[in-house]
Amino acid sequence: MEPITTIIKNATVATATELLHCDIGIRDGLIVSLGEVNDENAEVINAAGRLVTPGGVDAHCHMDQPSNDGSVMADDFETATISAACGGTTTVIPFALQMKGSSLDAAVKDYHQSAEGKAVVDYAFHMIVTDPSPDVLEKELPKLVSSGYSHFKIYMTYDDLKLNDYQILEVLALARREGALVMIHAENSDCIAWLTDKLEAAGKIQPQYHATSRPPVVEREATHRAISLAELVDVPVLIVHVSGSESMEQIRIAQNRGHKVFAETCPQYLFLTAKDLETPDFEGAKFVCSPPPRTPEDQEAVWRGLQTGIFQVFSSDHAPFRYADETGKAHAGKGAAFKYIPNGIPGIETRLPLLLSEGVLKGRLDIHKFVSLTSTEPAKLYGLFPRKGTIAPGSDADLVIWDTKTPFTLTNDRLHHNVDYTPYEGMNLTAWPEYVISRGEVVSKAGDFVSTVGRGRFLPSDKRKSGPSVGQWK
Ligand code: DUC
Ligand code: ZN
Ligand code: ZN
Repeated sequence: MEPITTIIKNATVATATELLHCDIGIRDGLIVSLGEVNDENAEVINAAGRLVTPGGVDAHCHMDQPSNDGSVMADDFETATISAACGGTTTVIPFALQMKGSSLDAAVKDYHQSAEGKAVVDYAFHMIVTDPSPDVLEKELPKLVSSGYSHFKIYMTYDDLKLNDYQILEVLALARREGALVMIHAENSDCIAWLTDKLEAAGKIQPQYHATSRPPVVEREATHRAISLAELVDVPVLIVHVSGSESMEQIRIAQNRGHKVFAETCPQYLFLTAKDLETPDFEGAKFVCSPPPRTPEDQEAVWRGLQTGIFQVFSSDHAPFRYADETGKAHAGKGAAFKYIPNGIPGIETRLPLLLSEGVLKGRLDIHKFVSLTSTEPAKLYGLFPRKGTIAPGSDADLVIWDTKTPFTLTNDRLHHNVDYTPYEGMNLTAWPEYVISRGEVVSKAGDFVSTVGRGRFLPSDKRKSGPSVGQWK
């Protein structure tokens, strides 16, 4: 038998269900033993007194994704995944966007090209389906779902992305037949357009009115509709980036009725509010994302939903636009109306430290929920478990050894993304990865990237169990 190459000694290992005090033996990039492990030739990393969790799975992040409005994402697969690695994330699932009128195959090929030779951690892809033509529904999607792309996102808003209800039903029926999971961006497009027109006519164009143009009812109505459409087809769905109590209520009602409705939330809904968009001199643009951050009461509701199980997934929704740059937040000029500000904020590196520090270390979230939300459940839902998402013999040796004892103030200059700000500047935290290990290799040490660009590998995703084509719509 091959010798053990690396031993993590005296770790306090947390999984989604257990807390163990043990050594971790690693061979060929895989975990091979948990217990007392000794091998005099192995490299030893001393983890005494350290919490060790599975590497994070960031199941919602954007990198190198084109837009139609002249803005450009600041991170490609190299900078985004280096940033991910330094923050403890060893698997990313970014999006391959289908442009309307183009094929999905073309989109997937393009994104592979963007990732290969650049990604430093492992990656799968969600597709974004914007044009469910008969060809896409009958040929491309079934093939793609069977060859490792078993999950995709659809939008209920944005003119260049959105599907109507009929198209959503077609896509949901396809997902049921083929064993795919559909993620839904739930906001009512016409309500946003109408409110935006009224706000503009009243001269209310500053960044803060982005939040006014997308109030909770807009998200709540679309969430209710998305769930109803999924109920009609009888297929699981996942509602992404849920911002607060009103849409959470819709999700909870459906879950209590026994429907398979999964939900994701993100750091911006725990740590930001709509007030941040009021920051003067166009700086509110730094916090423009959709759905927008809500109120302190919504933040509390989201914390409760994480602990009580309404949410299964905690993702970054990293959408990297620079602030002081003509391709970023101000691409249409500082002072441009809010509707021209690109949507999204950075956070791929801060996702895990924020939740561990402010959630687990402050007693709001137990450590097993932390692991489940940030690693195990996303790996399961997107067909990557048990290769990813846990610490167990046979799983990839993707591990984070945490420093949870050194307080620090978060500033953008410690981050590795290519964005010139963090929305969380100045927060006082107490958790940062000391070592991040991907397939047995240390990729980040004491906050620095210490590995090789391009080492990341594509992860084909397993399908879900598909449902029989039954019922009146078969
Ligand atoms: N939806 C996302 O998922 N990310 C950024 C902006 C948006 O609307
Ligand atoms: Zn979205
Ligand atoms: Zn997103």
